[in-house]
Amino acid sequence: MKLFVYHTPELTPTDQAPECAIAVDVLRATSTMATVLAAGGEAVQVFSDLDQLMEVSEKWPPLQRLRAGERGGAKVAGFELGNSPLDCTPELVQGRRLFISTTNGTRALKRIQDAPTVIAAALINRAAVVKFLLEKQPETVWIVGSGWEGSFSLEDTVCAGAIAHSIVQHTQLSPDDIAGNDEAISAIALYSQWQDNLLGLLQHASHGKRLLRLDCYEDLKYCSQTDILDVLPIQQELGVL
Ligand code: 3SL
Repeated sequence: MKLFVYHTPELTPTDQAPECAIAVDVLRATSTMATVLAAGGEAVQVFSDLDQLMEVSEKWPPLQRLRAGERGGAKVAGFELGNSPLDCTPELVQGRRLFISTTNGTRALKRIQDAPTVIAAALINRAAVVKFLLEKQPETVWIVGSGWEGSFSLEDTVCAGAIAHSIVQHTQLSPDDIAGNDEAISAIALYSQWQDNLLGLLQHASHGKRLLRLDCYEDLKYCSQTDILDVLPIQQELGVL
């Protein structure tokens, strides 16, 4: 198994495809998706376009759907939810499908949706993702950070490093053995440096700071935890996890 880390969807090669592609948006889209599925949500359906989300979700029974929309960190007017995982309680999401569109996270998932296996990962479900990779042993794995509007993000890279670091720990392999590119090595180094203070790292991140300005400290705290949800958001059909 070789892991290739890409800091943003734009940096993924257009002439190759991996056996398994993992989208990461720790703050907060993939953390929200994992939370919804762990809380009994029926599925998560991902859209980059808000109008398309409205059109498709309109055909779904109202009591069986939830619409989540985020732009620039804030909730989109007219949607039931923004993108806070803390709003996704079992009472609210149980048995319902989440139709979601966010600034960067859903774009990353869309970019990789044609891979044979597509997964959404965050720090909170890292162990479930690692377990899957160790069991299935895909030859090539892309871990794609969502970043922020095309730029690098600390929180997605540290999550890529957390996944890679855990694979190293569970096998006799070295970082050199599993890293497919230099970004994978640097992601492992970032995680090794910050593994005991992930909340601190998220507070250094530019999107972490943006969310703090929007009064979302509890979201940062929640999303900085590792391995708290045993859930694997895996694509069942195009755009549906
Ligand atoms: O960019 C995204 O996809 C979001 O996760 C951003 S936010 O954390 O909801 O602001």
